[in-house]
Amino acid sequence: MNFSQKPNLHITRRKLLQLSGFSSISLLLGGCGTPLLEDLVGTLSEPLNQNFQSLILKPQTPVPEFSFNEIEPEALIVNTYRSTPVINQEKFRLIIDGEVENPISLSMEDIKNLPLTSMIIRHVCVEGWAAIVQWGGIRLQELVALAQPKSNVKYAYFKSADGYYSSWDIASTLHPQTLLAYQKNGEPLPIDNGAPLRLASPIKLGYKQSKWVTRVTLTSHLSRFQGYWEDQGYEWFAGL
Ligand SMILES: Nc1nc2c(c(=O)[nH]1)N[C@H]1C(S)=C(S)[C@@H](COP(=O)(O)O)O[C@H]1N2
Ligand SMILES: [Mo]
Repeated sequence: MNFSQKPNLHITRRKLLQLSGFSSISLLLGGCGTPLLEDLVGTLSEPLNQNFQSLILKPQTPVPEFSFNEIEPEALIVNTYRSTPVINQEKFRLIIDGEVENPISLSMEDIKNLPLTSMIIRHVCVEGWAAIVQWGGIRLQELVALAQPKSNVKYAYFKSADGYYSSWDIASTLHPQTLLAYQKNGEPLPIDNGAPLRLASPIKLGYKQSKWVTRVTLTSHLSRFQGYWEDQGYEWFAGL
């Protein structure tokens, strides 16, 4: 497939959101993975199906960020569906696997030796609150690059230590402001906010921002399990 002929991702995603009404699609999706529905979703998400190289070579438009004095340190409400898991940060390993040439397992030391990216963005929870937060961490695209995904990869699955899980489209996964964060508001990430590593990105709703991420699995297929909230009818794409 010639990816260079694909239309501009940014425009296409907007158009898609306008034209197709993702919420009704996710309703259709709710818990049922019949081939027919998978085909439908496959067709509709096709313009998002850009491969790793095309996304890296043609960086996506960054979302404007906030300034330091706009940070709202009290506004981020801890929102955990079960309870905070116990993680031994010394023994902790982040695994990146799936349809990749080079599956990897990294310690927090390995990750902190990679370039740090900082951003000040708004976190938006569907429960009706939002908070401007500074996050520091590693760009997910850097970690995915180390694992060398195969060209047919379209999704990333995120598994968390508390049993939470979610899945993202590959374009959002590789967005330059999608981080695995280990700092919050200039300090080490608190355990309740997802330490040692949590997703942080200005392009998706709060329930897509998995805390305590232990495994990122790159794949060409979405399974019946798309996310803890997603499988209960919440929108899968959940873009901001
Ligand atoms: N592992 C895990 N990640 C999670 C959740 C969770 O319960 N478990 N809750 C999600 C929801 S709904 C929101 S709004 C944010 C809240 O992040 P915070 O607790 O750091 O404010 O985490 C998201 N990530
Ligand atoms: Mo949320």
